[in-house]
Parts: sequence; C-alpha cells; structure tokens
Amino acid sequence: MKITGVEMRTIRMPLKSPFETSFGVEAERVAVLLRVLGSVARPDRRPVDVQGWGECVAMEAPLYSSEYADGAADVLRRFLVPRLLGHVKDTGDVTAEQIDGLLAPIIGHRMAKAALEMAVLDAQLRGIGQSFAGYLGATRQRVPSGVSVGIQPSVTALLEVVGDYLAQGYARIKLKIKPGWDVTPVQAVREHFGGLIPLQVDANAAYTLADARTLARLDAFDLLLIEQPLAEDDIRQHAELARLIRTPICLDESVVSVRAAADVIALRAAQVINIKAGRVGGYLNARRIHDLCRANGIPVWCGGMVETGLGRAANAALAALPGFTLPGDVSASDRFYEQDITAPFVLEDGEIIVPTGPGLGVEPIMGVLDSFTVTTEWLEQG
Ligand code: NPG
Repeated sequence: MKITGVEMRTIRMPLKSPFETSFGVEAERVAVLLRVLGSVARPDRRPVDVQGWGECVAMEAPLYSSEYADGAADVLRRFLVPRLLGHVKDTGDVTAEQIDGLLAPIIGHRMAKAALEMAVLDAQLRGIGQSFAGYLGATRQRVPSGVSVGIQPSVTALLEVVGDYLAQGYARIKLKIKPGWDVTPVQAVREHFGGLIPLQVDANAAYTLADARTLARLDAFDLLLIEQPLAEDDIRQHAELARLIRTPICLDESVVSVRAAADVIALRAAQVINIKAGRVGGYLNARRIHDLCRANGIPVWCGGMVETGLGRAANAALAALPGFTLPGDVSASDRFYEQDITAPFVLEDGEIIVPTGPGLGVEPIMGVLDSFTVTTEWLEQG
C-alpha cells in the first residue's frame, strides 16, 4: 500500500474497577492508537483509499515490560514511522509483511512496532476485503473466553468476583498471584467452586527460584498452569523450577520473540506458551510462534493486555488459529470497560465471536474515541 501519513493518539479509558497485579494497580487504560491513511491498488490496479488501525499495548508505566505508552509514542514519532514513510517514498509502497524487517535496525520497542504493523495490516486487508482471521489462518468462528481476575482485597471479595465471572459463563479463570497472595486464595477458590472449573494462576514474574517450595504447594490444586513465576530473563531458572513442581509452567514475559520461544522449548523451560502479539513485535511474529509451538507439540493461548475493541478484535482472530488449544484472555469488553471505543465484544455461551469483516472487522465509534483522546498528532513524510 501507499501511505499518506499516520495519525497517532493517546487515549485514556477508565476501567470499571481497578485491576491489581503483582506489579501494580491500574484504574485507567492509557494506550497509543495509530490510524494509517493511504491507498491500496485493487486487482484492476485502481487505487482505493484505505485506513487501518493499530493499538499499542504498552502501559502507562514500564512495570510489565520496559515499554511504556509515552516511550512508544516517542519511538514511533522519531524512528519507526519515519522509517516506514521513508521506505514508501523510496520504493512507492509497503506491505505489512515487510515491516518487521524494515524496523529491525531499531532495537527492541516491540509493542510500538507491533502497533504500526497492525495498522498497516488492517489497511492492507481492508483494501483487499480479507479479514484478520482469514489472513492469519483461523480455523474457528468462535473462541472460548477466559477471564483474568486481579488481586482482591480479601478472599471473600475474590470468591464473589470469581462467582460472578463463572455465572457469566467464562470458560476459564486466571487468578493473579504474588508472594503473600497465592496458596490461600487458590485453595479457597478450589474449595468453594470445586475441582472442575478450569483454573490457572499468573505471577507476572513476582517470585524467585528460592520460592520453589511455596510454588510446589500449588500442585495440590490441579491448576492448568502457572504463568511466568520468575523474572523475564530467568529462562534457565524456569527450566529448573519445572523440575521442582508438577504444575505446568507457562511463559509470557520471557517469550519476546520467535528466538526466545525456540530457546524456551529447547531448554524445556515451559510446557505451555502465552502469545501476545504486542510482546513479540506483531501478529506476524505471533503467528510464527504459534507455528513453531504447534510443530513442537507446545499448546499456546492468546494473552490479553486490557485492549480496546481494536486489539480485542485482532486477538480474537489470532486465538482462532488451530494451535490455540487453551482458552485465552480474550474476555468480553465489559470485563474492563463500561464503554468501549468499538461495538462491544460480548460473551455467548462462554465464547467470543471472531470478526469476519475486512481487516479487524470492527470500527472505532469516532465520538467515543474522541471523548477518550488526550492528544492527537499527524505524522507524515518530512
Ligand atoms: O484480559 O486483557 C486481559 C488482561 C489479561 O491479566 C491480563 N493481562 O500479565 O497478562 C498479564 C496482564 C497484563 C495486563 C499485562 C495489562 C500487561 C498489561
């Protein structure tokens, strides 16, 4: 496609209730959104104007990973968008498939890169009338929906929240844990709701190998998995931990690339992998990791980063690929938001419907988007 320019916004969306993890409490989702404007040549070579949307999952503060929203906006503004526009100026056009290579000289900043690739892919697919799901190779029309439950002020509050999500039909419960909030809440949920509910926990890197004994106590609760118990760069130590506990280990933060995924598999550091497109530099790398895991018999599931309806649409498409054999964190929009910027995703029998329209298959409602927008800038070839 040819690109005229990129609109970059920062939005602030209030969450229905504060979301607490081992790394902090969020009351608001701050996100950078991109709108790429340009044109695509139809098969008869007639150009048609298109736009595409990208969502950057970096949070306001660098607590989950080193990226953060203002940093992502800065690297997009100063380095990533200018490289993309420079390429279009030199060669006449660009495809989403070229973006990873084009941006490779810029080190890191995968969430920012992923947002730009997502926007170009959305525009490209809208231009040819293909859906994200069709393009990525989805094999299902609906995906089972799991929900991530933040750390609660008390076990009583936790049981109430979990009971409410189960009543809504969520297909799997994930409890956020941290040192001091692990064995007791997990045991309480198991005792209260029984052994049949699909249950897993997420530590967001809050433990060290010295905590192996505490983590082994979770073996009694028949969890689907424990996600990212140790630090992002503790891949070898996760392999050690895997020998000390029975609960399958799933890695999230550690899997930042296809290469990292290959190392995790080779070292047997995880039996399951969480795939988040933002964390790995885009939906194309996410698909590559899916393919790698599938070839190696490693089950994967789609992680969530409290996305708006735009990122949620892309995640639903990704989660519909055949190797995604565990329910992902692709919950209904009302899990986090009173008002989403797109038509809301809703739960139907514990599942989310994968959009089928061109590109993401969803549109921002511009009045709503504008009401959450705090800054807008237009980036074009200088
Ligand atoms: O359903 O979108 C969702 C949230 C799932 O818990 C969730 N995400 O560590 O995976 C995580 C966590 C997260 C949220 C991480 C926001 C970073 C930012």
